[in-house]
Amino acid sequence: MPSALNSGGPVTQQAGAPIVADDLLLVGAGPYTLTETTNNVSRLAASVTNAVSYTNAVSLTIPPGADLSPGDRVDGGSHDQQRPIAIDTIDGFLTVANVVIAGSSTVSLTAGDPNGVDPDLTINAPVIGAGGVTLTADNMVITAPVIASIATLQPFASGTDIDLGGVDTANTLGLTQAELNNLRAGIVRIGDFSNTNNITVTAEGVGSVHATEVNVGAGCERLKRGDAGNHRSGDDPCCRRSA
Ligand SMILES: [Ca+2]
Ligand SMILES: [Ca+2]
Repeated sequence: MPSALNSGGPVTQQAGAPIVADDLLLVGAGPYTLTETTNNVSRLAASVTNAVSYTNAVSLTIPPGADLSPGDRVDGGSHDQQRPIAIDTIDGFLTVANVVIAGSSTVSLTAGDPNGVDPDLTINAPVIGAGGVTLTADNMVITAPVIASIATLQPFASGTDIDLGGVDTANTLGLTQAELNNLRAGIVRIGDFSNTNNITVTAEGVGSVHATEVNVGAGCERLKRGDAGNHRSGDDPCCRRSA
């Protein structure tokens, strides 16, 4: 049995009082604001009416269906509610193996990397936030749809490079064509506009992003879908930000 919290109202967490458990299940109304940086669980599920904000010290998985019951995904209520969902790790991978739905609101998922090992943010189930989805990690594996008005994909650590069309490597967020194909957003933003990410294009990957607009990094010109296919490997000043 997972550790379960069921609340008809807001739940917050006292500083210095972490949740430590194998599995954590959140149900009821909430909202839940469980953002102690020393929380330590292996698996999280939530089926609540209101917002969920959860921080974990180490690696975390949102497990596939039926592993945690009844809230075997991060969801709740009807899908037209404003219900932001924010889940992050301080230091470790974040694996989404079941759907994360925020209805008309926002989803933010972060795999933190204070020690330079580039843990994966893995999206193996749909992530849906009509208000916007922000994925933050130095390496990402995206095998399922990310559905949003604006999809933002950015490195965790300042100075992490971005390779559009390439694979993840050390200190490089690689977004392959297959991963880009999973982005279903009106606007796709790649790169943290406040950080110094070097962005290169090793394949003509941005040519088939499912978006009407693609914005790439700070200082880069806006790439429109119609001309994105002209951008080539590493030689485009629009995609390589000067230091
Ligand atoms: Ca890193
Ligand atoms: Ca990748």
